Amino acid sequence: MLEEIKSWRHAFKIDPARPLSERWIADICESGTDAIIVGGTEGATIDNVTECLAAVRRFSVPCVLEVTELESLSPGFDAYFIPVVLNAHNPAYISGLHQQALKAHGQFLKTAEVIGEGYCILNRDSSAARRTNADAALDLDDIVAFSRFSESVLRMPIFYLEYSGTYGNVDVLKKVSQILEEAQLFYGGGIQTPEQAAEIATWADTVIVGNAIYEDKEEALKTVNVVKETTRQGKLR
Ligand code: 1GP
Repeated sequence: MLEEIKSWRHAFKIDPARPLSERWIADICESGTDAIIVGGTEGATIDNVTECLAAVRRFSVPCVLEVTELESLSPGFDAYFIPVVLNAHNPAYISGLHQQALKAHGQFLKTAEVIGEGYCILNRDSSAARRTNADAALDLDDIVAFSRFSESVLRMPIFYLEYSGTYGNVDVLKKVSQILEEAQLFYGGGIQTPEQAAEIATWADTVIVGNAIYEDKEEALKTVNVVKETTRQGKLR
């Protein structure tokens, strides 16, 4: 699965606690995006997560669960992203909940389907930052050091710059993209327009679009082609 994920340029992240109509799910699944990530900071339950999975499964697009709630972990996804929040001051979000999740559900998870994300939360006003008590007031050197720690020490296959709810600092993105050698760079946060998506796609391996799908569906859908058409700069792989 990891090999396939490496080729992803664009993904939509849908929040299981925010229901979408069938027509809407069809539009995003058939948009040409590389994957649907089911994930949200609050309100993920076994019921709404399995409803999302069932709705997305009517289409051929891969569907991944980003595990944020112990009780919402359910079988049937193509992969499970496990966010390790590197700048969390609440240790439960670094390893505590993850260990509990694997204790409860490890038996049905195949190793190849479990994918770690070194997560760095950079919008201090986001619910993710509040929930994890993340130290989001980081300067460029701090963030670069986290990216190195994630890749070189933890050997995380993914490093995720998470600006959830706000458009991030492109200089930070560019710098981190030049630092990482092997890890796949995910960027998520505040992408509302195709122009923003193109700017991010220049430096990120994978562009994640979340809120925009609830706020301006047509603009959100346009991000797919723009990302696919943008050449990733700064790294030869
Ligand atoms: C959230 O990174 C994703 O986890 C996407 O962010 O919702 O701000 O697009 P937005």
